[in-house]
Amino acid sequence: MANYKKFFVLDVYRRIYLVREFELRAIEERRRGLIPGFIHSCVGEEATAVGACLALHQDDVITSTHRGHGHLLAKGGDPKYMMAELAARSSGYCKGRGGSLHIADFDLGILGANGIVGGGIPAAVGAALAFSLRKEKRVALSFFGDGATNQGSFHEAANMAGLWKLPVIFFCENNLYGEGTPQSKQAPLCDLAKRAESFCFPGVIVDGNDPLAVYEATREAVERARAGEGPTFIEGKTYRFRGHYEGDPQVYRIPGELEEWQARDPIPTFRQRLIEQWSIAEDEIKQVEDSVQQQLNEAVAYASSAPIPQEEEALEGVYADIHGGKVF
Ligand SMILES: Cc1ncc(C[n+]2csc(CCOP(=O)(O)OP(=O)(O)O)c2C)c(N)n1
Ligand SMILES: [Mg+2]
Repeated sequence: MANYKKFFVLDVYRRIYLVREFELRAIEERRRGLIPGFIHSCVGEEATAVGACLALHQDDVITSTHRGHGHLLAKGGDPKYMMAELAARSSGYCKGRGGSLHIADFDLGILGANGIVGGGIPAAVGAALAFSLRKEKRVALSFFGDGATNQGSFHEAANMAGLWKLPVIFFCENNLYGEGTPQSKQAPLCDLAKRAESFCFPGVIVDGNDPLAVYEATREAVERARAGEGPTFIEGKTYRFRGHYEGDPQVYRIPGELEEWQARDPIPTFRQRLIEQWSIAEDEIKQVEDSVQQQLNEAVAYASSAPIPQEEEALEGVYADIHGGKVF
């Protein structure tokens, strides 16, 4: 492990803490009625989102999933506009039209969260093809779950990316479940990184609860992609602590499994490392936590007072203006 500076690791902690607390706040605000619809939280999986996005530049792009809040925040998404979008308000990222599952911001390289399992993967390969044809040194990274690797969209996109050595990273967050189905009952292999071999690019396994391990693996993949050496598949082994969606009765969990993973919770584990490995004082960590809480208070206040879209605006922003529209 590289010798990281104190300000860097404190910033990594700020990012994973922000994702965790954003999720908890969104869950609370849904309970209180500010947020309509479903929430698929990424509590427990913060380190994959943050570690991977830290290795990207602003003009690199990501595609996300139904469990995407962490990816979007990690790529620079503003909690204010995220919270407003979740609350279906006009000043949200997608004018309140998309909600939790469909947040995008091309300026930040966020090509979109996605309600279709495996739907973001071909889109990322398409972006990588565009970079390659335009001879730009940019990279596309697609986040997806273990369940998505059983979709045709993954296999078709990975085949094309392997064949044409496109600058794309396939980042699989293996949280051991697709909805209520354990990974062992959805695929004939445990280590999904092995799937990369059939497309002739490297597949690496990383501790998905360690943001620095994820960062290092992704940085290597980014270097390969920028050097024209083609795709990498990264499998981050992790676990979701809450239900598939808020309200999921979670009858499928193996007894004791949740507790085992909670003992390796990325947030307190990394917090403890700050103290032991980098001698960071408790006070300094607390300051970071307080500033995140403040940011989230502002985000909730912003979303609560943001305007609700009016009926007559229903079709605004729905159809693309291909001439005046933005190109990522
Ligand atoms: C094409 C498609 N099939 C099924 C669904 C229903 N569905 C939503 S999430 C999900 C499980 C996805 O599992 P995984 O890819 O492992 O992601 P995770 O939820 O574990 O993050 C399913 C089957 C869907 N949204 N899209
Ligand atoms: Mg899964």
